[in-house]
Parts: sequence; structure tokens; C-alpha cells
Amino acid sequence: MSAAKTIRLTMAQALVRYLAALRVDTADASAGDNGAVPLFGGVFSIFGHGNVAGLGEALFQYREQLPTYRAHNEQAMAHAAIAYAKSHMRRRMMAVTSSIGPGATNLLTAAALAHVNRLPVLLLPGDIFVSRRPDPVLQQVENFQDGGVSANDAFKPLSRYFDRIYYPEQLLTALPRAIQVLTDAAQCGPVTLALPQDVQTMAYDYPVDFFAPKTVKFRAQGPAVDELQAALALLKNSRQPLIIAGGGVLYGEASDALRCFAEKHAVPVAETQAGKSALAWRHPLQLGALGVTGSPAANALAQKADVVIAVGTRLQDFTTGSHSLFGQAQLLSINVNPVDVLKWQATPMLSDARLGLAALSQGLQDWRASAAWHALALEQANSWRASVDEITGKREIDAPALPYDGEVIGAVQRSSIDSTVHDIVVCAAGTLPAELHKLWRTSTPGGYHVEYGYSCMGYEIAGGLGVKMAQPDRDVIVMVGDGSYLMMNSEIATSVMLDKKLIIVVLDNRGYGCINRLQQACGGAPFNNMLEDCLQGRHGAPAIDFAAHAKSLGALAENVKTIAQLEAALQRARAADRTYLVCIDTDPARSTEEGGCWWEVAVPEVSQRQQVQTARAEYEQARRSQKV
Ligand SMILES: Cc1ncc(C[n+]2csc(CCOP(=O)(O)OP(=O)(O)O)c2C)c(N)n1
Ligand SMILES: [Mg+2]
Repeated sequence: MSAAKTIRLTMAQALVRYLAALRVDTADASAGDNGAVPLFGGVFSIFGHGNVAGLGEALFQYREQLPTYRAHNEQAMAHAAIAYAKSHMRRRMMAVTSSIGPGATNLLTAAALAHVNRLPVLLLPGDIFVSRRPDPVLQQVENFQDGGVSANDAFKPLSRYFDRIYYPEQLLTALPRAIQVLTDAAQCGPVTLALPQDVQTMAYDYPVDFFAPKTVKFRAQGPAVDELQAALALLKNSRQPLIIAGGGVLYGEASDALRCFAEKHAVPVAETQAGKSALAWRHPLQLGALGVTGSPAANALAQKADVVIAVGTRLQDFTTGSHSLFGQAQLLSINVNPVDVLKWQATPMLSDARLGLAALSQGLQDWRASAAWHALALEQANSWRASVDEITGKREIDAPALPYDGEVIGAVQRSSIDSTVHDIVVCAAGTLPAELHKLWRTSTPGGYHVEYGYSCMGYEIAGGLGVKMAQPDRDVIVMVGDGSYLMMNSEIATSVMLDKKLIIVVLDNRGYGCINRLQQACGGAPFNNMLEDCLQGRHGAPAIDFAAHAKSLGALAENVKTIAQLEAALQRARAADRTYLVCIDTDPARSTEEGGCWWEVAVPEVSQRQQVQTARAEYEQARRSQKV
């Protein structure tokens, strides 16, 4: 037997060569060989010691096959990479590399974000020397109990797969496992490969075959026969069913299957934050958003439903109203993840969303929801659509009062003739996710991109960059509060540098408006949220000029006061050749009253404040409606 052909590469070179060789099949045959495109759209990198000499050299060598992008903050780079993958429905992704120490720990928040949202990202933090010869190196966290621990151990609870590459040969097993997790629907999430800086530079004779181009397959498995039978039995007895569409519907590319199921069986659909855009906003059975940020239509039917079909959802508290929303419903759960499928003591159906819905539909034959339920759903959906038009509609005269988020959303959507087809809105935290969940209208899967698993302030602009990199032909609209903007905005400069145009709409209400309202709803005094309620020195809080700030980063920008001015500014933003920011002053007190439901936030049991005591009593009362 002749020895396998080998090639001598450093560990870092082998890693990059392997990533660059991976392909994924896309429906688009014009994309290249058989419609296959690189699985990795590129690598975001900020160099420092721990990655510049080793991995940096390798990335330079393979820069034609695997482009390297530079940004300004490691967390933001990872946000962009995660958004890129989300926008590709998890079929394409990016890697992110950092130096050791602070560069690495800056990635931790993003790792958690990807973990919660089940989104793939490959994190490649530099690590301390395996030899330990120069210890302690600059930025090394020294653990006195365990010599093997570095700052990168903090990634362990935040990664779906973690490995530290102590020896170059280890890549032969670590990389296939990493890619498996990144491309597996059930396990999908962040993968961290910690790369000690000395090992990055060590050479090894790798088998040439290891780097042969491979096309990654995304498995989709249908339900087991017994689980399908149990699900059918439950549904056939149901008269008032409701579907919850979660992110799994989008990631499973099950939008058509969902629509066919809903139409054939007369079952209305409500959407979670991650699932919004699974069904077109104007579909007659589209009830809209569900839960704490839900529409009156969806929440009313959730309370009356006898069976809730939860498809591809984690059932987080915003969806279930902290377990208070589904009055008497039995849950049927269709999910690829064996943990998710167990939640709520559901009738479990471990299955891909598309295959699961198709199998159910076939087994149900001509079963339909009751005619009265169907009629109620159509009527409620229709009436909510009319309310959305009303809430977001054009005002005849610009009122002297400050506009609120719902009116801004309306203006943004009016600023394009085909907003529901062409735009992708990006958001994550603050007042806006609730408003957008209720009010944003989209007809295309992925037209709504709100990170509400981790709801991480600072995701918005960096995430928008990743979305634009994934969908360069769409208008990417980042809607962001002043608080989130100030937390992380530097990738505006990256969007200009990479010519990835964003339209950024900042809603400046002078503070953390949503938390201020939450604080008072819990009986608290307005304290430490709005700038005016914070400790201040001689100069008070500065009047922040968001347009000037964005301009200093290379964007075009303007500040406006009224909805009419906003509409005019958005026309300029749409026509602009680069990232364009429009900032509008908004009302911190107002939010859309229609819809919503209870959300459990613990209120102090004793307090000197009467308002807190009242809120506590209401809290205890509300908890009685929780299904435990
Ligand atoms: C990184 C991070 N820190 C803190 C929070 C808690 N939080 C959620 S929204 C919010 C305030 C957001 O302020 P802003 O962006 O101005 O939006 P607004 O509520 O005023 O509309 C805070 C502090 C968070 N979600 N993420
Ligand atoms: Mg604010």
C-alpha cells in the first residue's frame, strides 16, 4: 500500500485551506459549478498577537478563495457574521478570528447571541502558547489552580462545539466535527476553535485528500411513524387549531409548506420574532405577531385555541406570555431539536418543519378546522391588517407632538414602492422590536431580521452589515434606538469601506425608553434610564448629534424632527450611493397599545414605594394565569 499523498502546511494554513474548499449547493445554477458556492463567505478578522503571524499569514495566502474583512470591534464582527448566516437561512456562514485576551473575550457576547438564536458562526480566537515557554504572555489570564485554562475557556458554555487545537494533526478530527455542528439543523450554533499561537505556526504533513472540495449537505429528516400517528390523532380531534411559526420554518425553508398546510386545513398562523416573514403579511390566515409583542388577533386566538401547533420555535417567554397565553390548548410540537420538542409537555414530533408539515397534511387528508374558527380567524386577521394601516398610516398634518415608533415604521415602509418585497429590516433591542413585530409588513421570507433571542443592544448596525453582505441587492434598513446606536456603531465605517450600503434610522428618545417604561410598570421611579433621570455633572447630558457622528464615520446623514421631514430624508437615503443615516426625535412614553400580553418580570415583595406594592399585587394576580 502506498502512503497517502501529503502536503506540508502550518496548522493555520491547513485550517484556512479546509474552510476555503467547502461548498454548499444553492438553487442558483448561475452561481458556479453546479450551483455550488463557498460555504464560508469570508473571515472577519482583527489581528493582534495570537493570530497575526500564524493565522494572518494563512489568510493572506488564501485571500482569493476566502476573503478577509477587517472591522472595528470583535463583537461587532461576529454580529455581522451571525447576521450573514441568518440572512442565508443558515446555509452560508462566516468565520471570525481575534487575538488572544481582550480580542477573544470581546467575542463572548456574540457567541452567546449565536447560541441562543441557534445561528452558525465559526469563532477562531487566538490562544496562549501550548509550550507555556514565554508565560505569562501579554493579555494572558493566569489561573492559579489550572495551568490549562485560558480566557478562551469562557467560550465553553457559549459554544455548541468547543475545541482547543494543541497539535496540528488534531484538525483532521476537529474540523469535520465543527462543520457538522455548524450545518446541523438541531445542533446549530457557535463553534469555537481556540488556536494557541505557537500551534498555528507548526507544520505537519496533512493528507492532500483532506482539502479536496466538499459540498456540505443539509439533512432534513421527516417524522417517525409513531410520532406522526400521535400528532394526527391529536389534530383530527381539534376544531380550533393555531399554528405558531418559529424561526425553524424559515431555516427549514418551509414557508410554502406552511402556506399550503394553512390553506388546505383552514388553520390560522401566528409568528414569533424569529419566524416573522414565514407567511406573507397579507395572507388571509396571517394573524401576525404572537405573544408579549403580539397582535390582538394572534393573542385572542391563542387563548381560544384547542391545539397549538408549534413549528420550529423555542417557545421563549415572549412567545408564551411567560406561560400564560395558551389558555386550554394542547401543544403539538414540530421541531428538529429533541429538547425543544419536549417543552410544554407537548405531543412531540421530531421533524424538519417542511417534511413534518407535508407529512401531517397528507395524513390529515381533508380534515379542516371548524368553519366558525376559520371565519373568526379571517375576520380577526383582516381587522388587524386594517389596524396596522391605521396605526402606521400617513397623518394629514404633522402633529406638534413628537412622533412615536409606529409612525416612523409607517414612514420607512412608505418610502419605497415595494418595501414589503425589497426591504430587509434589521433590529434587536429597545422599543423597536415590539413595534416592528406588530407593525412591519413583509411578503418575503427573511424580509424581517430581528435578533430577539438575545436581544442584544449593538447588534443592529453590525448585523445590518452582515445582512447586506448576504443580500447585496436588497435595501437593508437598520432601525435602532439612541441607546443601541451609542453602544455599537463603528461598523458604519466598515459599511462605507466595503461599499455595503445601509439605511440607518435612529429613533432618538434620549435614553433607554423601553426599560424606563418597564421600570414604571413595575412600580419603580424613573431612575437611571432616560438621560434626564441620571446623575449628571456640570455640563448635563450632551445633546448628541447623531448625523454629525455618522458623517464622521464616512456616512451621509441628517437629523429630522417630523414625519414629513423623515419621508423627504428617506427619499434621499434611498437614492444615496452609500450608507445613509437619518435620526428622528421620538416620544419615549408612547408605544402601540393594541395587542400584547403579560410578561413575567419579578416585582419586589417588600418596598417603601406604594407603587411597587401595587405592582407586586398585580404581579401575584397575573401569575395565577400561568400554566406550570
Ligand atoms: C447589551 C445589552 N445591554 C442591556 C440590555 C437591556 N436593554 C434592553 S433595551 C434597553 C434600552 C434600549 O435603548 P434604546 O436603544 O435607546 O431604545 P429605546 O428603548 O429607547 O427605544 C436596554 C438597556 C440589552 N438588551 N442589551
Ligand atoms: Mg432610546
